[in-house]
Amino acid sequence: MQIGGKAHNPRSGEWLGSLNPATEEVWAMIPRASVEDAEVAAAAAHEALRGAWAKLTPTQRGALMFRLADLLERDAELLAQLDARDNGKPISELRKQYAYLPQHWRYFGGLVDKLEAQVIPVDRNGVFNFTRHEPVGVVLAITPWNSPLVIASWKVAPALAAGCTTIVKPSEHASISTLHFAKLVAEAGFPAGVVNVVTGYGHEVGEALVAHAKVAKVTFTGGEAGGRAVSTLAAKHLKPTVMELGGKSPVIVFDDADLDRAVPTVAVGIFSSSGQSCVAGSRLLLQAGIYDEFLRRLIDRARAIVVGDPLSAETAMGPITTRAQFEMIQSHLFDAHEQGAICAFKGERSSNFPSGGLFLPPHIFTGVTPQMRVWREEVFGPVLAVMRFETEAEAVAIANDSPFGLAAGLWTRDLDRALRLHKELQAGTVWINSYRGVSSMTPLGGFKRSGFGRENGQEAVREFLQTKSVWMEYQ
Ligand code: TXE
Repeated sequence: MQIGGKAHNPRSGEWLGSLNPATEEVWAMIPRASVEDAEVAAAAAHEALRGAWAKLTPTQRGALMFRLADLLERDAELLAQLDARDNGKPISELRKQYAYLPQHWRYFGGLVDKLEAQVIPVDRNGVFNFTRHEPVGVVLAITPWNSPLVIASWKVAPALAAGCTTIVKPSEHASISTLHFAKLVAEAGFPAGVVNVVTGYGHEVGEALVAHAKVAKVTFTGGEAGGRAVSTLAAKHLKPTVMELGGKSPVIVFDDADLDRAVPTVAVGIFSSSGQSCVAGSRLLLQAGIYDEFLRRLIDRARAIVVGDPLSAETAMGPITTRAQFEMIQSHLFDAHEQGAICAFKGERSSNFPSGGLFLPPHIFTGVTPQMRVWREEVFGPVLAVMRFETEAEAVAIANDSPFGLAAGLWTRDLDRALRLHKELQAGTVWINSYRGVSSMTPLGGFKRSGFGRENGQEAVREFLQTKSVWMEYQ
């Protein structure tokens, strides 16, 4: 681990095996941090907050973030290779993610010295009032396994831009790229303690950090159960949180949609990362007029997906990252059949599909009703549920009938309809005639049970600032 600018072994002396999901073999060991390590990390982050990090000017802090961006660019291929082994995401997708990541750091590095405050003409004579934006303090970033370093960067870059110091607790299932990132932070020359990386279990070191008095705010991405545990514990300590908890995002395709664009985008929206994506478009609503043609073309598209070795450039879908997730998806498939859904398509092993590993091909279910589990719950796997609709009002009602609200997709050539409907859809992101676009520059986050707070964009920096109002009286 990296704590206080130094390599740090777990005080317990215990290590955990990290599995390569394509083989289910241990390919790396990660430290199993305990309460004692949490203590050291919190102290290091707290010391840097008022010390070395605060002494740098905003421009100097931004320059360090630019330097880190350069190092991420230099090591992009290595990071892609690490994640492909650690979480099984296809190398083609990882290369794109890591090609973009330096830009993310440059975006937030560029914001550091542009956080202007206000002078407020309060309604009193002889008063000069102004605001200051100050860092909230030490930020704990708890991250999942599906895009470990990208999601860590969504949290750490805006927190650093705000002047906070950070502790990252990556998923025990995919910590390796974040551990490499910690080395790059040191190489970039960040003062000790500004970014600390602590690995291990959520219920051990994770909870110790959430509860720690020196941690001021927690930003979490993960599942609902983990999110609930973290926000409950944080609430007990009156600590604010940002929560990104996944979704069950609807994609609505109207009869007038451009199917040449919609079909491949819908397929990517659900099947990339083997469906292990918070914004996966997992509920497809097709208008009656295009239902049959769309489904036929989508199945052709899904049939062409190469499921296999994540390190092969042709692979579009790698394995499921964890055995627990693999079994969870199997239980969804079982229930979908039990509850009467029709499996309209099930993919097959591709030629480079290895024999072992946690591989699951794409599935498309029709004959789905709104009560079915496959329609209501997040599967977090390559499973698409499809429903037919007739009218616009019906589509919106079905789309919004979900406890989640992370994202939604809308396919239509009717501009009036697009302008009408984007307001109706209860989701933090609405993609019109597109899907899955994410940028450092625009906010991402959930409505309803998909979470609260925002990542990315200038809003992400505001999550880590607190406003001070300063009054001066003069005569
Ligand atoms: O995530 P967890 P899991 C969903 C997906 C999946 C489910 C569970 O539906 O089936 O989550 O996946 C840390 N105190 N998503 O179990 O447990 C944990 O160590 C402190 C959606 O892998 O939520 C890890 O670092 N920390 C998602 C992080 O939380 C705790 C991405 C996430 O792990 C903790 C991944 C605790 N009590 C899965 N419990 C998305 N939103 O994109 C867990 N952690």
